[in-house]
Amino acid sequence: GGPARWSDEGDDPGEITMYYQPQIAIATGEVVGVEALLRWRHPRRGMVDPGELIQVAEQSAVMRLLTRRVVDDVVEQLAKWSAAGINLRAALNVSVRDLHTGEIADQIADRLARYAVRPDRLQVEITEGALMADPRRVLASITQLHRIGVGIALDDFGTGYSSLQHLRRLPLSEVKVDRSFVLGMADDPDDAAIVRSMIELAGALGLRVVAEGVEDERTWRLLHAAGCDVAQGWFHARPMPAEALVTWLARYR
Ligand code: G
Ligand code: G
Ligand code: NA
Ligand code: MN
Repeated sequence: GGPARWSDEGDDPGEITMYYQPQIAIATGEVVGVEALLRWRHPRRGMVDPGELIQVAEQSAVMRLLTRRVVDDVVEQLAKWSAAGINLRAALNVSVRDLHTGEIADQIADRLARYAVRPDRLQVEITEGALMADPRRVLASITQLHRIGVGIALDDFGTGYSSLQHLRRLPLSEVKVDRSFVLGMADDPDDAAIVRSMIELAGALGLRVVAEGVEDERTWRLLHAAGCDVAQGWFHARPMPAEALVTWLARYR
């Protein structure tokens, strides 16, 4: 418990690893993609969620290194899955400052070419917060990614500001309805109404809609009825290591 004190941790920093959470097309039940989520395998604390780690990393140049590592791992993983006949799309998360230079787009283009992975297999998730910080530079990065052919998802949709402007002006392929709305929708008619409106709005703009935080069958049914495209959440699977995903997929089929 409590934040790590570096002096307490001894010499072993543990390791950073990626977990993957399946995304399921609601109309067909097919697994269409995964979201890559950073995990820190700590020598004593076990698997640490990235929240705290990323908050700290974002204060420094460490975030840039973490993101480079995430891009390397995810693109290499896509190539490995592809060689094993598993053709999925993978989404990765980037931080605000990752989008302030063209470095991320250049790195992604380089890795995709190096591993011969199709650009449309990869998607970058951005939050509305990223857009607030420095809209001009962030838009330049996003446009660069879009030109390469990488998909762009607007994450945590509904929690930021001027969402509608973003939907109109950015080269998005997908919006992810924030899990705070999805978690409540089975019990709270207001949440359900908000989610339905978001699905309708995004659909009308030609964007794929992903609901995150789908934890039970009732929510899944409501999303199905509302015409949501994709579901992601514990109802289907928790984030898991790449090897576990292969086993999970074999059982799911
Ligand atoms: O997986 P989990 O719920 O613990 O993730 C917590 C937060 O950390 C989420 O907001 C998620 O978007 C973020 N996150 C997870 N992996 C990454 C990553 O690789 N890079 C960045 N920038 N954020 C991540
Ligand atoms: O901020 P972002 O949307 O990237 O956060 C994704 C986070 O949501 C991950 O940390 C993941 O562990 C978490 N998550 C994934 N599925 C569920 C779910 O069904 N319920 C809850 N409460 N969290 C989930
Ligand atoms: Na995300
Ligand atoms: Mn999200």
